[in-house]
Amino acid sequence: MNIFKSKELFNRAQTSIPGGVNSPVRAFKSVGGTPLFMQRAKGAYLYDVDGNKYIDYIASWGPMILGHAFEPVIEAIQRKVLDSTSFGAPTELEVDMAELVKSMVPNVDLIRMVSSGTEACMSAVRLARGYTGRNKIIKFEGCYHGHADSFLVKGGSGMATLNIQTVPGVTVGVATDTLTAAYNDLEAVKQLIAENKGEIAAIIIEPVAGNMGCILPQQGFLKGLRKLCTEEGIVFIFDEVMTGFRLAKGGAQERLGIDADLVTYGKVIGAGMPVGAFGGKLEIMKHIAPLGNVYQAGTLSGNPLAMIAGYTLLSHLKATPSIYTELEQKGTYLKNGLQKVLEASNLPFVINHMGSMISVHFSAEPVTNFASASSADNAFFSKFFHSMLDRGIYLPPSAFESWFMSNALSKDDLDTTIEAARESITELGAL
Ligand code: KE4
Repeated sequence: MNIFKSKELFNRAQTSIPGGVNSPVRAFKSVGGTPLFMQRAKGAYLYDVDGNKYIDYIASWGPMILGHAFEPVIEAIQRKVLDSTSFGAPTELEVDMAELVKSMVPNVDLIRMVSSGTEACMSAVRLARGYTGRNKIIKFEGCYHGHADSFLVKGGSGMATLNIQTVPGVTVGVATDTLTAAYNDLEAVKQLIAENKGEIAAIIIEPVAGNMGCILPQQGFLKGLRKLCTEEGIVFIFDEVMTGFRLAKGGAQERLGIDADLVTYGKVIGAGMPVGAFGGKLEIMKHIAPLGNVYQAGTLSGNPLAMIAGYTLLSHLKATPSIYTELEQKGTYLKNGLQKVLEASNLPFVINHMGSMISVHFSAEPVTNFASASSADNAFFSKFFHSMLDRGIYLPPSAFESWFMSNALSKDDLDTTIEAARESITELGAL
């Protein structure tokens, strides 16, 4: 495959952008090789600057749930931009957006728009601390909630990919207030609570983890956390930046039937434009400025272009429940196809999957937490990644990322992907 222009651009980019990318996960660091520079995308397909076409399983890391350049979103942005790109004043559209989100997800009385998932999670944690008057939080190893200081302790996503487990610049004080437990280990959380009685403001979790590959909550885990938070007055925060509006119209809260106290959104909510949000019960949200004294702000929060993009996409998702049925069917079809191919190989593997989130781990053991995700044969994953890329299948460039399916994927695309997997493991000598 000719990637001459990407190579040229990557060399040039490194002279003015740290590592040549504006977000580390894009750098292909763990899989090796040159990151591909994209020219355009439409539906399920990406086209790089050398004219190569790919079936896309990143979907911009989640937002493109209906595929790239979804017509209604594009047209809505084109119309809205003529009225200016930002006012710094309230608009009717922000009210419409807040009401639409409230009509789709459970347990949200008030919601505040921000400009990224990081901002949403950072603000939710600050609110939980302000509301409880407590300092500590519990997060889970391998979960990633954005790059706010409190979260850069045993994080997933790019931190796992680059094997950065403690981040220079995060002070000891901040890190000390972040306690960690293994995902799916309820006993470890009980232990932390016992050792820090009355000091824990929040437990923040990805209800279905996507930043160490896709990892599902085991039976009783989330319910157990819910019970502990209720008993101990701890704010239960669902980080639904990935799962929100993807696993169901109402996200993981709806699909898994667990009530969070606060919930954060990103990705799909903005349809690829910079939007994050945090929301929850009035009892807690009423502490956010200007209602209360937990200060949080943003020049571009509720930006009209971002709002019209998210509002248009969410409205479509709400009006067309069959999208979720189709995503479910496509996810299951892909999972079964890959399962069949890999079962015929001599490779140890597990496939973790829920709805349109899926990941393949070359592991003989179940992958249920960061340790088991880390002990998989991730070197082989890197070879598999490149072999698939050579066949026009663009997977996330890390074993520590979930694949994201869009509803633009056709059955042919899925069959092409499954066949590419068969050819790849044959080429790699495993079939
Ligand atoms: P952003 O600040 O990147 O919009 O969102 C942070 C975030 C929060 N919570 C969860 C569950 C997330 O997955 C993310 C961001 N996800 C990564 C991909 N694993 C974004 C990609 C990147 O860092 O470039």
